[in-house]
Amino acid sequence: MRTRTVTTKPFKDQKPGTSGLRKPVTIFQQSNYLENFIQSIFNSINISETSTLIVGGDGRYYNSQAIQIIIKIAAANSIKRILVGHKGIFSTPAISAAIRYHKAFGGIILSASHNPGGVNGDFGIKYNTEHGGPASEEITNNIFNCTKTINKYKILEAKDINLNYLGSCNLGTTKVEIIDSITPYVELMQQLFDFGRIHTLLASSNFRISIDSLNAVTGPYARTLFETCLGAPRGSVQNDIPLEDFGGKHPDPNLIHASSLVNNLFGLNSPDFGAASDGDGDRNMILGRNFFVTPSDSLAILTANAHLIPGYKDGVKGVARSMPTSQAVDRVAKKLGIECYETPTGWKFFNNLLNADKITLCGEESFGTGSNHIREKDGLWAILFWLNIIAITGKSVENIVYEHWKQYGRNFYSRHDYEEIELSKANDCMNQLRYTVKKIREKTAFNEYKITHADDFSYIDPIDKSISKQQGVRISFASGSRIIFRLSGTGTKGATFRVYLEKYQFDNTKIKLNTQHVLSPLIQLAEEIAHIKSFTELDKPTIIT
Ligand code: VG1
Ligand code: CO
Repeated sequence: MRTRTVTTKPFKDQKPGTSGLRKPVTIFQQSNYLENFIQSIFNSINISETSTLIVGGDGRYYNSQAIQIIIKIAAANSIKRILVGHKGIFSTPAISAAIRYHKAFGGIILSASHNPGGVNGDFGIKYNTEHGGPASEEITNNIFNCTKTINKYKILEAKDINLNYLGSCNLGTTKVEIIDSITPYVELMQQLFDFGRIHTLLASSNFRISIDSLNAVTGPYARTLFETCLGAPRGSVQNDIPLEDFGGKHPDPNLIHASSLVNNLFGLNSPDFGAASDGDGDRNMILGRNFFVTPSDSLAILTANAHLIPGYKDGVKGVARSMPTSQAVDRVAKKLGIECYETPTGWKFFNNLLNADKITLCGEESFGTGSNHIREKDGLWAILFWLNIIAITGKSVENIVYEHWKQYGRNFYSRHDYEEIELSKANDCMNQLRYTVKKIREKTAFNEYKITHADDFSYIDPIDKSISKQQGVRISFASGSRIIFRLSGTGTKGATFRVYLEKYQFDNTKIKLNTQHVLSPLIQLAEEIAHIKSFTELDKPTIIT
């Protein structure tokens, strides 16, 4: 087998966003586009003699083609061992677990996560490092710098590898193994949760679940977990075959995109528990019968109940949430007497805290929750955590949440997204907000709201002291309310402007009110501060979660 060195030219747009490089499939299909990025990853790291790399993706269109290219470039770059998921399938959390288990130097995840797939959809690449988590900002910047100057890449001239059979083969001096990506992940879950108790719950006719994999990667994992291992009746897991275009749907587990699950849970004779996960399996949405759990509340409730779960029975060392995530978990941390860290948006910011053993659980408002078992958020893990709590307490989802609110108060919370707006207008809006926030800081109140804090969030990592600036404009009020503005770093069409709204309510007689109604004064205030309608040219948000 011959290694070919191919001359190439840099592409200017290979800067990764919140979570990897995401572009329309057609961009990735340009000659040398994928190759440049992969070679840039290898150029930016030291590859040792015994190096192992994990490769796999969420099964979206271009997954298999990209894997073949990556294997051949990796082999040409002297990587000794490459472990690829059977049929190219590997969920993001399962790759994180595999990197740690096999002591790999890293993993390449092919996914644009919750973005739609298919010929006209999106594709993406995430690079995770040896602890199993997304590469730090420093490494990501190094990769980006390499993409700006790259002039050649190396690729092995070899036939494609059949990904459909488990087994191994040699590509030059590289050993390629096609591995079962599901069993080790299921075994990891068995170490953390009480499968016996959950089995008793799911096998009983009194408790029905509905798990929607949205035609994405978690299908085979969820079927094995819930139906094969935990005794749920066949059909409890729906849309369980990963499709290249996710069946034309948006694989995003929220009230809008997982609408058939939502209709099922809010219908007549609905199941007791519903859940969905996203394209690459790291997000989760939790539903009870006629009941939606916000991801921010979910993090708080998991933290408050962690002692009930075998894997966390010794307690939670600390917790972390992304800055826009509601402060519900802060109240639990205070009661438990543990630290609560506030990080910028994106899982990579949790990794130093996890590696230093400062935190056990962490989460984001964007339907992401996880723990120190891996270094990614983990959709199925969150679902199992909830089922384990239900199996032990015997309470419904709704009652678990109400009891939590009664004890801690409720953080009414919502995110309003304005999608596909003009990039220049979105940037103008953020620039204006940065100016406004300085002015607001000089005031003590805005309308009748007393301001306690206003800034453009800048984060100093407590472990390595690295600084991440301009992470979102935030305004906090004396009542515990907050308004946060930031631009998405994962969209691929124009810009997405996000407004995060939060209001705290301790009065038990008011905790069942409608969220949008409770937040309406803050929604108005956000408009007054940011002039959203005029900048976005939209009358209302495109998505409310
Ligand atoms: C979004 C979410 C963020 C999440 C990121 C990746 O980023 O807000 O919380 O970490 O997606 O999730 P942004 O920059 O668009 O707000 V995933 O499931 O795409 O890996
Ligand atoms: Co995802």
